[in-house]
Amino acid sequence: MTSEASKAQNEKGEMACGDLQEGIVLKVLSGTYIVQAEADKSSDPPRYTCILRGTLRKQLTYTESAALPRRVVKAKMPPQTDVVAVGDRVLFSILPDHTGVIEEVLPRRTRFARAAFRGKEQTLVTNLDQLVVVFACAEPNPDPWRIDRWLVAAEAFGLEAVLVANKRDLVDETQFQRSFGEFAALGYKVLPTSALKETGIEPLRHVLRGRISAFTGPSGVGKSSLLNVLQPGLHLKVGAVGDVTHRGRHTTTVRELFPLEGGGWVADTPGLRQLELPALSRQELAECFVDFRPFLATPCRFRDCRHETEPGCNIKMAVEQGHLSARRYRSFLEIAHELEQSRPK
Ligand SMILES: Nc1nc2c(ncn2[C@@H]2O[C@H](COP(=O)(O)OP(=O)(O)OP(=O)(O)O)[C@@H](O)[C@H]2O)c(=O)[nH]1
Ligand SMILES: [Mg+2]
Ligand SMILES: [Zn+2]
Repeated sequence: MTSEASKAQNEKGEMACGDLQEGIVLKVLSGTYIVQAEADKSSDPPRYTCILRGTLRKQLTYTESAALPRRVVKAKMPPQTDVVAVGDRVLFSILPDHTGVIEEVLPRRTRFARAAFRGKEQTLVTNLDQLVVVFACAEPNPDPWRIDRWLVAAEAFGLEAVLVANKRDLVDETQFQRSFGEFAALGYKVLPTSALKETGIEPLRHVLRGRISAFTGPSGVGKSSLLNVLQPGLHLKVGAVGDVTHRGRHTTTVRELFPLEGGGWVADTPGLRQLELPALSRQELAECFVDFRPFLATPCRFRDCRHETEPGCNIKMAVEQGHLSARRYRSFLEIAHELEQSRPK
């Protein structure tokens, strides 16, 4: 920022008058933020284009809320690129010209991030209640190993996960069950939908009501298409499957939180080729496999069991006895090895 601009901003800040309002950040543009006032309970609360108080701009770390799961706090947080992210609750003042100044960012209850370029993590959305993990029944075909990763990431970030099986119109019941039955058996809520035929939309609307959710999943599975059906008038850009994979670009670029008519908010995030997991230890990773949890309740023979070659391992025993899926166990080992390799020595 030029010194002129900074001076102008300070003057603007000093002009701020009246009480601070609490709001939620719906959209982040370059240097400005769209904030919806939350004190106003009307059906269409006012939105303000806000700038950031100069001093906040320098502040790159936040007090994390005590409600944040231990593994999230423990996970090493690389420098954050986003001072204010979509979903942040903020205190802001309103200026006479009806623009605003963000004075304070309230502690983040949850945070969903991905590793971005040059080692800087990119916060996608904060304060989420749940992750809506969207995969397609076909085009692109669902890959159970990738689904595992997304579900594990949700657990690692302390978020509840709902699995949406979109493009249900492209497969029959047998095929649908073959791809998604195992996840329903794990206890996940699996919602078959078709954005094209507009089926399965009501149950999806139901799980979104009154909560803050983000749609995530690979590119081309129909996240934006589903949101367009859920909330007519959004007009999100939808891409052809081929386009996305061939050019390696995502149709969705802007992160934005949309208020839903029935209450609640939902964010669209672009399809991520590879989801980054926070730096979890083996023991923490095992806990992110929801089906492993009952077998972790009693400790393995060795306190620091890696659940791989150790004798007296409860997880291995459960797999051998057919109580745990061998595929899920392999998935666990694969992710564990990958995390260990990427960890700085
Ligand atoms: N047959 C069928 N096609 C669908 C359905 N939903 C979406 N599509 C198509 O799938 C393609 C990708 O849809 P998008 O909504 O752009 O996918 P996205 O998940 O938002 O993709 P990114 O923004 O790149 O992450 C488009 O050609 C849609 O028309 C569906 O339920 N059935
Ligand atoms: Mg999209
Ligand atoms: Zn073990």
